[in-house]
Amino acid sequence: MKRVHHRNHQEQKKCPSIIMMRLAGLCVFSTIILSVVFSLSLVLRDPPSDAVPISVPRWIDDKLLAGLLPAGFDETSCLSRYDSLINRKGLSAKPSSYLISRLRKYEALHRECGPYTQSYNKTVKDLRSGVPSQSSSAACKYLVWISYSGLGNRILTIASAFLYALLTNRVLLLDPGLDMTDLFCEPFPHASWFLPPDFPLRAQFHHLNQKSAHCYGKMIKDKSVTASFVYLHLAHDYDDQDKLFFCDEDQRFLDQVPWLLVRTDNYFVPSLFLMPSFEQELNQLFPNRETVFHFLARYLFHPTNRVWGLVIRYYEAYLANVDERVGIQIRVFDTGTGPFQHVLDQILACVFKENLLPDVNRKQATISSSGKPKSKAVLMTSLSSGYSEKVRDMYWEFPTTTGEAVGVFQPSHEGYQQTENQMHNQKAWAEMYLLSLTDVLVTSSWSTFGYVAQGLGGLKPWILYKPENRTAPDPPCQRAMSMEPCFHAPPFYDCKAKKGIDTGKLVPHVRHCEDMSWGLKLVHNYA
Ligand SMILES: Nc1nc2c(ncn2[C@@H]2O[C@H](COP(=O)(O)OP(=O)(O)OP(=O)(O)O)[C@@H](O)[C@H]2O)c(=O)[nH]1
Ligand SMILES: [Mg+2]
Repeated sequence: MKRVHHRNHQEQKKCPSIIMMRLAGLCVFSTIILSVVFSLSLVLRDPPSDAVPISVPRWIDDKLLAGLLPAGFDETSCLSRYDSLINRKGLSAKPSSYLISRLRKYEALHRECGPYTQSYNKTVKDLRSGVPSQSSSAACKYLVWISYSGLGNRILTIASAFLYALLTNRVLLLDPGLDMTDLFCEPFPHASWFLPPDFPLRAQFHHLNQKSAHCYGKMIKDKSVTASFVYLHLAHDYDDQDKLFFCDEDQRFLDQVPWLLVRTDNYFVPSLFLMPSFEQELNQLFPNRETVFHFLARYLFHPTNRVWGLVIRYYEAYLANVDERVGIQIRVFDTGTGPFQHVLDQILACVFKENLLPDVNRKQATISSSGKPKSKAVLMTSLSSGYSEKVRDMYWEFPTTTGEAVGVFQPSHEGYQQTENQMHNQKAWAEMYLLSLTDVLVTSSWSTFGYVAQGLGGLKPWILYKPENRTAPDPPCQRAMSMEPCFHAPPFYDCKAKKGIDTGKLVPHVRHCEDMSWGLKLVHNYA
């Protein structure tokens, strides 16, 4: 109804005031007719229920998410971008006006320097002729993201790379790999974020590693720091020299290089917050430090129409019409095929202990309750179907102690990870998105799949501890300190003192993660 009111207001504003009385009358009349038709269409599509909505829109109810999203895209080519399903959920906080202005500035830069622009062609020409970086007169600088690792990791690394590009005035271009297209809509207006197919170094991407002459760590070891481009190896197995990327002094050198290529499987944002050269800018961009991935993800990642179809059909069929949605993301890193009893025990122990789902009464056949029972939908995602089948059977075979009605749904059970299989990735992306639309979320330790869901949804999940020796841990889970993902392989180095240091103890907003004791994550005012 709020939206109807908003529309009326807009349309009334368009009406001329006193002079054109007749026209105004006509305008008001058509507004009334329009609003009636609009309300009717809403009512018919979404019949009113007496259910109390659990998730109140949190910040924004407008199409552009308080200016986070740019206007002017063709809506039909990417239905998810401005869709009310996700906008209804709002943002978990308000983006700073500085972030919004920097995003608009970035979009202008991307347009100016994007694929096949004059500046791009000139910089590529220099690269082709092997002009060393220091002598290049390039007008634009680039960061090329090389496609690598599982889809959850890729989403986290694109967000990290984008933030680094924003901080260093670079243009981010993505290697589409074999399966990056038809997952995400283009996020920047008027210019693609994909690297053109004829980019000269493309054939080399596969071969770039820590031993390559252009690898930054190797260049430091060899004490030869001139090149036409630099490869940054920021994957989990990077060494001490590669990690110098996180030192200001090294950034001063890298700043001169027009082409940086990066391969990473990590959300490296927390360590950017420990670099004095970026500190002020980051504070202005993100006064609330735990919203970094939330805002970046909502800005960058919009499912393509094909993936959006998977999301909305599922949401509308199984999740839309309940009082509360609970997401449970199960990622089991044990070897062997599940389902495992200890994992099931742990899930149930967590949801009962934290009152996320009602327990069942195994002794009574039915429990009478007056009135319509409260309904909950549980969205379970896992490579195996076993866990959700067991939970679903439990809620069918026994009554809940509270009288609530609980439905359990799992979109897919793909069996094993199939990186580079397009439909598999589309389903994985749709499931991360669906999890983000829940009201309460339970995730698995160490899983980047879960981090994406929590960050997109602006949710602080309950994290299931990693089981050891095939036993359910006690306590089974803990509430996350923040909605930020965990950086799994951070450097522990003090660039100034040139010695090791615990980087999780330097500032209050960069802490060790709940699910990985050596990882780092951003938190906001967490005591
Ligand atoms: N559809 C679907 N696919 C999943 C699920 N869990 C894992 N996968 C697949 O396995 C991949 C796992 O890689 P990530 O997305 O990085 O997730 P992760 O939990 O960090 O797992 P690892 O990277 O293997 O450590 C996903 O991209 C999917 O392809 C799930 O619940 N549903
Ligand atoms: Mg992963």
